[in-house]
Parts: sequence; structure tokens; C-alpha cells
Amino acid sequence: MNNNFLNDVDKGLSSTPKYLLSKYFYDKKGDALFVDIMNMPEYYLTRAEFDIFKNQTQNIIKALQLNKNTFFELIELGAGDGTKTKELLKVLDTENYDFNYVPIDISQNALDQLKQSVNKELPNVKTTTKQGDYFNVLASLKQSNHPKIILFLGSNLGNLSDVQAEDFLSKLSDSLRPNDKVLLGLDLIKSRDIVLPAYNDSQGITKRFNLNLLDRINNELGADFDTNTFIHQPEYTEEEGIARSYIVSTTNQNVTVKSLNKTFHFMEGERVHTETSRKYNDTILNSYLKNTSLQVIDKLMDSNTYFADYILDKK
Ligand code: AVJ
Repeated sequence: MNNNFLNDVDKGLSSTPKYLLSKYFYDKKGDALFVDIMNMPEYYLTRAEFDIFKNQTQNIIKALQLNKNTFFELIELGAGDGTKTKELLKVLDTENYDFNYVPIDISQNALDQLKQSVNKELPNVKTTTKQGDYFNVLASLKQSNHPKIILFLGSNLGNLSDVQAEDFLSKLSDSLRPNDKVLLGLDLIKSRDIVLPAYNDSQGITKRFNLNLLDRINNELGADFDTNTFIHQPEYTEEEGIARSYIVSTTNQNVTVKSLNKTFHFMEGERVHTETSRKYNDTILNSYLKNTSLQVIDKLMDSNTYFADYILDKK
């Protein structure tokens, strides 16, 4: 992991233009900052999807064609704190559905906390956690013969490039059997006055989240970034439907990364790309799915129509 981080930082900072990978945001500090982001008034994504899980739970159950007499596995990729999922678990539990909850996350710490809180709040729900990169865990899904529901919430797919997202969905498709279902939560393309503030909250939490990546490089790779000389710069155009975040150097400067034994030069105004957050519509999703055996069978939206939970089945 540490070695991957080192190599990826080397590659990204040696490239023109420079970039860093958004998956490295999530150290302990980054996890906590992301929780704070989800509570910011500007960050509508989490609230919109929670609205769907809270107020349309029966529609979700119907769309997933769940059957009380058939055992199934409810598998969640990148589960995080499970706040939205618990709304579904609650109803499934009360209505005596026969299932296991299988959250998968890269962070064992997040999984331990999630399992503990589900056990406490919903003692009848059987939870089996799996730690790992969900790309790698996909293959292991095939080992089980039970019907599966895959939850992939929070527009997490949006951090992938179009090519990567298509590849991911095709791997997901290959790891499922006929009649398995996917619930894919995607943020919808909408105007800049709504999207941009979500990545530029007035309390500066997203800025700290973005710049924390430099602190992480300082702490783990012995670099000497002065975070006071870099700013957070988000961008979004509705035509493209992609929000991008950058870290911009406010001065001409050199930064040394001890573990690499290298110095990187930053020009005044030079940008480092740190995150892509794609927004979607039906056309984009269907274009991703065209070479897979997954198809959209339903779409649930929040009351503002900001966010969609798409239901896919395997043809
Ligand atoms: C967790 C990837 C969905 O892209 O909206 C939030 C991460 N980055 N604010 C997103 C994030 C900046 C978030 N995802």
C-alpha cells in the first residue's frame, strides 16, 4: 500500500500536467473530513440519496424484486458508515426478509464500526464484512451461489474516468448471475450553481479535504509541502457534467519528497489535478452498459431530482 502510494505520487508529480489520485484522500484525517463534507449544507448528494432510502424504501424493495421466501446476499461496495443502507436494512428486517448484509470496504476500521452499529441497532441482521479494494473483491463474488443484490451508492462511480467506469461495470456484470440486481447511486447532471458549491463549501472543509493529500504526502513520504502556498480550485461545466478539483501552487517553489529522494518544481499558478466527480444522465449510463449484460430496469429519484438510484438487472 505504502509502496503503491509512493509510486503513484512519483508518477503523478512527474507528469505534465501533474496529478494525484483521489483514492489517497482517505487516510484517517481524510475519512473524518469526508464525514464533515457530507454534513455541509452545500453537499446535497448524501442528503438526496438518503431521501430516497428513507422515503422510497418500499419502491426500492419492489424494484429489486425481493422475495421473502428466497435467501439473498445484500452486498455493499464501499460501505462507509452505512447511514443510508440502514434505512433499507431496517425495513427488510421488520418485514422478515431472509438475507445477509455483506459490506465491503477498503478500511477495516470503517467495517468494524459499521458491523458494531448494525449489530446494536438491528440485532437480527446478519452482517459479514469483507475488507478489500472492491475492484479485487468483485471476482470473489462468483464463489457464492446465492442471489445477490449489489449496492454501489453515493456516486462513488463518479471518481472513475469514463473508460474505467465502463470497465468496472463490465467486470461487475461478469461477476453476477442472471436475476442478480444492482442498485447504482449516481449524481445527476445539473446546473453549475448547485454542483460547484458542493465542491467549494463556504466553511472550507472541502479545501482542507483536498489539501490533506499534501499533508499525507508530508507525513507518510517525508515531503515538505507548505500547504499555505497551495489553494483548492474546483471546476464544473454543465455541458461536460464533470466536476474536477485541483490544487494550485500560489508561488514558484520546489518540494522535496524524501522517500523518493526527488525534488519537484511547481510554477506559480501550476495546477495538480486531484479529483474527477462525474455527473450522469440516462444516456451516459446506457453507453457504459452497452457492452455488458446489465440493463436499467428502474430509476428512483429524490424529491429535487438531484440524484438517482438506478436499478440494473443481469440479462
Ligand atoms: C465520495 C467520490 C462521491 O466526488 O462527490 C466530496 C468525494 N470529494 N467532496 C464526490 C468528494 C469532494 C465524493 N465521492
